[in-house]
Order: sequence, then structure tokens, then C-alpha cells
Amino acid sequence: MSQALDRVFALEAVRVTEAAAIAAAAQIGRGDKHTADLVAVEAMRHAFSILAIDGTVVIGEGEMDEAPMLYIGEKVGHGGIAVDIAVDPLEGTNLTAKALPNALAVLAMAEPGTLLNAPDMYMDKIAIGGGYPEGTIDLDADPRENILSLARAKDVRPSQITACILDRPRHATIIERVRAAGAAVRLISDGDVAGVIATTDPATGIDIYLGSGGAPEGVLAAAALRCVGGQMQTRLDFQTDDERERAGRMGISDLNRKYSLTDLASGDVIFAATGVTAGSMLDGVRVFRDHVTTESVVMRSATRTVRWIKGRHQHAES
Ligand code: VTB
Repeated sequence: MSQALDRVFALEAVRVTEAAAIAAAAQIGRGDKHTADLVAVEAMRHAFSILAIDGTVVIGEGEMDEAPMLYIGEKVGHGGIAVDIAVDPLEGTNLTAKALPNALAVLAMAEPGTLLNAPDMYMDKIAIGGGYPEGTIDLDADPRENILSLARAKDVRPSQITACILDRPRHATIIERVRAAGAAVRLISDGDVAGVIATTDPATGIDIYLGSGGAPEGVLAAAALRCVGGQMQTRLDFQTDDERERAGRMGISDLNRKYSLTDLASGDVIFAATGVTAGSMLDGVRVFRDHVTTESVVMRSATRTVRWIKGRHQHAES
């Protein structure tokens, strides 16, 4: 990606996540996660169509036969710079349906071939923010050891560490081991992209993210960490042979590979997100009589610039 275009697209990317977030906002608290997702996907796809890019979706709504829009391999944009695109038009469909915090519209744009083409399956993840020595965390270490190591690196007591973990029965052991180390656990019902990014911002009070969530969400979170700093390690967490075969078809030969941050997103990348419901990183969409407001963040790995962008969008009819 050339510097100049890459800079322009950082701002263009926000238009795309704003469009998805505004569409999804009409579905906040309506109890219908499918419609919430659908309207976000439609709006995001439309917003892409007016961008001067030659984009290829590498992480999207699913494979071509299961997703009508923003499927893996779909071309987006009306021509221009070649970019690979990872999207989650509505990260937190449940959060939106239930009007819970931290639902986001998210995308990453990257140099072609530089994002892990992660299949839609589980991925084990561990992540911390920036400023710690390399090797502070290790996906293969006991969660208790990771907490103790992070506490040493941060020069605090383990009881002053907070871990963010998805509230799932599969995480019972991790939660028990983190608490055994003396750390606090903040359980989230969904939204692990926001959970991973939260580790990079001391204001959230979250120091470390642990557990298994969606692999596509893992790549999106990695794109953000490439821009703001942080450490992350992941491994695909196969549930079935079918998933193993699918990963093989997508070009993954070492099924047991441990992915570092740069294995997940190796080149120049832009990450953009707009808040749908208010959360730790971004305010949600607010709807007024004649306009809506949005809050977005856009980051670039090339310069590590992070911009927060507030938008005021007039309703179409007013
Ligand atoms: C997580 C979470 C997502 O999927 O990736 C989760 O961050 C993992 O799947 O918001 P399970 O729900 O099966 O645990 C989401 O909840 C939805 O994509």
C-alpha cells in the first residue's frame, strides 16, 4: 500500500464502519440479532461500493455458499488500490439485540496477502497491551503463570491484575486458574474484539485477555494491536474434522500452529471501528430528532496514529 493512499483510506474506512453502526443502531434492544446483523452487512457493503479500492474480502460473513454479502472472496469497491479486507459489520449481534455494551462495527484493510485467512471457527487467544517485555505471556503456559508474569512485568501484585474472559462454560478452568493467581476476572457475554483491544487502554482496567472466541475476531483484534502495540498469541481451536479440512482448503497446513501478532496481520494495516452500543472504547450511536451521532476510532500500523472521530449525520429525510 503506498503511503499516500494508505493515509487517505484511513479516513475513508471510518465512513464504512459508521454506515454499518448507524444501520445496526436501529436494532438496538429489539431482540433480533439476525436483523441487526443483516442491516449492518447491507449498509457496510453499500458503503464499500463507493470506495476507490479493489478490495477482496478475506474475513467476512462466511463462505460464498452460506453468506449472500461480504462473503470470503467477494470483491468490493469500484476499483483502485488493491487491498485485502476483514470485516465484522456487527461484532456483538447479541449485545445489540439486548442493548448491552461494546457492540462495534469493525473492519481492517491490509496489503494483499498479509492477513491470516482465518476460517470461521474457534481460536484460543491471549493478549496484553503494549509496553511489556516480549514473552511476558505465553498461550501454552498455565493461565496462573501468565497472570504472575504479567504482574511482575507491570510491577503490581497479582490482585491488581484484571483479566477479561468470555463468559462460557468452556472457560471454567481458565477462570479458576486466573482467580487462583489472585487476579480479578471481568466476564463478558460477547464481543472479544473489544475485549482484546481493552487490554491496550489502561482506562478500561483490563490488563489481559484470555480464552477461546471466533478466529475472524482474532484477526481483527490483531490488526488493531498491530496499530496500537500489544502482544497476542493464538491457535485455531478445532471442534470437528470438518473444520480441520476447511482450514486445509484455506491454505493452513500446520493445524497446530501458534500464531503471533505478526502471523495474524503481517503487513501495513488500517483498523477502523464505530461504536454501536456504548462501550469501553467508544460511545454508541445516539439518535436525535433530526440527526445521529457516532464515535469511531481509526488506526494505522505504519505510523501508529490513532484518531477518534465523532460524526454528526443528518437523517436522510430532514
Ligand atoms: C466471540 C465473541 C463474539 O462469538 O468471538 C464469540 O467475541 C465466540 O463464539 O462477539 P461463542 O459465542 O460460540 O462462544 C461472538 O459472541 C459472536 O460472534
